[in-house]
Amino acid sequence: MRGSENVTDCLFCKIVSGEVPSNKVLETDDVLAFHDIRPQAPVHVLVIPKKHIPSAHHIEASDAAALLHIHEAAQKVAEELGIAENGYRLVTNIGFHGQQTVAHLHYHVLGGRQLQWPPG
Ligand code: D5M
Repeated sequence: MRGSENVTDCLFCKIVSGEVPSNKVLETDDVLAFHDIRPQAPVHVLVIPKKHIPSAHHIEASDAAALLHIHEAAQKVAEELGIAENGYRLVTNIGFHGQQTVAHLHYHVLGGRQLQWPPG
């Protein structure tokens, strides 16, 4: 699987370091959540590990704690932005066919409207 873009070229690593600005929602020692620049729903936040992991296909056992923190952050984002009660979607795209455009693991938190299924 492709997706091992150099860490120094990684857009989301630059967001983590502050080199590229972002509209942050939440930050912990190992997780960052920020508003997606091209929102697809009234609430569209990206939750990422600060560590560079190219995609969910590259997760290893040593990433277990970070993954739990990502889910905790997604829950907190959903609560704080008012979408938890009606439900929301937590989704991660993988690789070319999955339409992943940034090769740094990220989970989309989408909500605030009725979402459709199946995706295209
Ligand atoms: O999702 C990648 C997402 O990243 C896509 O929804 C746009 C978003 N994006 C791209 N650049 C930025 C910046 N600079 N800030 C915030 N959000 C951004 P994927 O699943 O890889 O297609």
